[in-house]
Amino acid sequence: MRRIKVIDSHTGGEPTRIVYENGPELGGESLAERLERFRNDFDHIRSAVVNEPRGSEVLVGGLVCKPVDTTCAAGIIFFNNAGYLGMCGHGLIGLMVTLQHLGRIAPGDHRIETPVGTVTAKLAANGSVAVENVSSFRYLHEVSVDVPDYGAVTGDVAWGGNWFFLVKDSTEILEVENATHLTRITVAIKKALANNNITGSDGAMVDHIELFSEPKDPNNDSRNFVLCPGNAYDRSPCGTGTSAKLACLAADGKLPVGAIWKQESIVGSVFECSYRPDEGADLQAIIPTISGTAFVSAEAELILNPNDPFCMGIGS
Ligand code: PYC
Repeated sequence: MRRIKVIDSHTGGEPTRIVYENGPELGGESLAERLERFRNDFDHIRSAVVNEPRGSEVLVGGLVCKPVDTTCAAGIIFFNNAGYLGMCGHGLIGLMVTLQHLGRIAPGDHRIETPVGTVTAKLAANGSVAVENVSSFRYLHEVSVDVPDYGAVTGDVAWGGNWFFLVKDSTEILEVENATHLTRITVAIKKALANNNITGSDGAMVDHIELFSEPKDPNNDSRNFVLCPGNAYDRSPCGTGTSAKLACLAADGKLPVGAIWKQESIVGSVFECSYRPDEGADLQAIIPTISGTAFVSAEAELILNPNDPFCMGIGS
């Protein structure tokens, strides 16, 4: 019988389950190498933690690791029902609130290692968190793809810690009541991109799709619907997706350095964001800052009973 200790939180409605004790032992290599070890040798643990019956397709898991760089407070590997994430903005905000709940960090600035780079998170005394994300950039501008039973769709491919396709000029109604339809069309867009070899750099799959509309709350700048790799939609405005959005706005000259962008999610939660230029990058890249709030919602011990036929999760 294995027992894995977790803390659940949600960031703007999007859940995160942080594994902080008795997770898989991945060694002391870089976080990118440890992610590969997780994938190759311990993928059943990923499935056990996030898949049904303990989890759901909406849940993002995070394994807290010892950082290589001792100036970092922690390392983190994020995962979901479909596999592993490079970075996760809502998850990083959840991680900070979770580490504070565990008494491991206090308000202040903390560096966190991820498989795609080190990020900095400022935990405020009121519990809000500002994440300075990895370098983000637009990779492809206005590519068009024919989506079967839907029509031609044009958008940008951008990196914000994961790969995104940001649909241009969508007329879809971004309401939770419309989520089944929005999921169906964004899954179709994702498949059409793959079938037409429209990828991120190095042939990476574009596995997150974003639609935008006018915000419901006029205090915000935009509303989004974000399809995640396992075909669940993000309840939060998506930290890495909003980083990709800022990179496109910056490339189009539509958002000046330091200006505030308020991104509203499909459930109405908001991330307040801005960017600075990434001076060291070859491409026109930015360093986005994504601010939001998370709440701890559960402390639990997952029980992995070998006699349980669904011990390692349904669909593993
Ligand atoms: O907030 O970056 C994010 C994220 C990625 C997938 C789900 N949330």
